[in-house]
Amino acid sequence: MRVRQITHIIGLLFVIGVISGNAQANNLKTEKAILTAPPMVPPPLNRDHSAKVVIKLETKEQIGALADGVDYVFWSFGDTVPGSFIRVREGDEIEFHLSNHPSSKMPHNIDLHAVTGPGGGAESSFTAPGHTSTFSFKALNPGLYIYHCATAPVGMHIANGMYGLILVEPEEGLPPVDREYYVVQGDFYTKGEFGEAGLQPFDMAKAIDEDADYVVFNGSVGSTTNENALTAKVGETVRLYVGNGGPNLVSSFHVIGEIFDTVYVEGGDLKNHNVQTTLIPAGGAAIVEFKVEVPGTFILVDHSIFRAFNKGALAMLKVEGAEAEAIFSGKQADSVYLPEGSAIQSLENNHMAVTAKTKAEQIRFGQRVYEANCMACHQSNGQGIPSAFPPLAKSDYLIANPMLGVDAIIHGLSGPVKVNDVTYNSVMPAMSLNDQDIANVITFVLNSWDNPGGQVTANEVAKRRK
Ligand code: HEC
Ligand SMILES: [Cu+2]
Repeated sequence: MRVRQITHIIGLLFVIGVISGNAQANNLKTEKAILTAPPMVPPPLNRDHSAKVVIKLETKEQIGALADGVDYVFWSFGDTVPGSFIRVREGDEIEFHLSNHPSSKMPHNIDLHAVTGPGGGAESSFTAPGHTSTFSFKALNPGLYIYHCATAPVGMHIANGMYGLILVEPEEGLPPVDREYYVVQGDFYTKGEFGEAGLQPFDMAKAIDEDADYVVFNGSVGSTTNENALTAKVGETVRLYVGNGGPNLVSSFHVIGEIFDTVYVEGGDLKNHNVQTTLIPAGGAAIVEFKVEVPGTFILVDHSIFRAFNKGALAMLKVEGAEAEAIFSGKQADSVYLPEGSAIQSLENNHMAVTAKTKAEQIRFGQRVYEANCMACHQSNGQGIPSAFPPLAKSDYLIANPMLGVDAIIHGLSGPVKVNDVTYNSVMPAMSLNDQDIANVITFVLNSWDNPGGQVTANEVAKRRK
């Protein structure tokens, strides 16, 4: 190999290393690596000897879906995000060929965290569009490793999807399991906000601020849900190879409704057991194993939970098989729970037994009642909170009949309520306020935030109470 001949001239120590490497290489059988697209994993190697493994991987830039209706120009290894899963064995000598598709606009390279050597191979694999680079390395340390592009600007190449996993099996192999899957988390930064349709360009400023619009498993929102979910059968053992490409965020990886029997912490030798959530650093990985004992849909999440439900970090494992009611019963009963004789609880209040003589005084005292009792839910300007607490500012419900507001305070309010054409279906607790306080707070509301005015007296509240 030409590159090796050059290094022969450079230094004696290196020469010895390379010669011994070559001598060994001569005895090794050569094989071509099986590469798989996520969520699949190549089969176990089941070898008892080292081999020379030839890996051919291509970098490509192409448009794909980041979410329903949202397109993105992904940069990838092997056509997928994450890139192809690579599986080798401790002691293997890997001959790596990185090709950059002629249609690429950028040069790319690869830094494999499984490499012992400068840049993890980055300099040696720097490849212009339409070229192929070759370099070799020996897999000295077993474990699960991230690989990624390290061409400047590095963050941008990673943010565009240039990462994947390489497993270096220990010499003795990993214990057999029934299912193996490949899942990698990544964060994405787009000009538009989450879900904004169309082709979304990369947003460098958001990436620098670590203000992710998307946090996803396997390259897109919903990549591994519903009909694309991972699958298993009751009684099987499942091993997930989980990586985190970043570029920025650390993953709190969790499977809802499962406990990891074993976690290979950070993808290394250390095995932890009975783990709920494992941390996966950006540029890191973990192997998690668990047996599925009951059927159902198990949700993989980043337990930094807004990422799961608002940014896409959610995948599914569907387990089929017979119910195991001794382990999990499912819902056994749904009975009404009425600790105080009513589904509506009442809130104790701070009484302010003040008598107001004028409407202006009522408004003034009413404001205090509001701040102490209503503001936490209905907000400081009566604007409410969408889909949780209806507004009291310009509420057509209240304005049409202020006595309904009195009722809500005395009895609480639950079930569908329509305010300004929006239906709320929640629960407002009953408040134990005296008649004067109720009259004051409703009067305050009626005369605040551009509401049309009006007045409710303590007498009217007393009558209403009856
Ligand atoms: C714990 C939260 C909470 C507090 C505290 C609370 N409310 Fe409500 N309120 C609600 C919810 C929720 C609804 C809607 C109930 C439903 O969906 O059936 C509501 C409905 C209302 C409505 C009818 C709908 C509308 O927007 O006009 C009025 C009037 C009202 N509240 C006034 C008050 C006043 C006055 C106070 C203080 C004395 C108060 N609320 C305290 C949660 C709260
Ligand atoms: Cu790149």
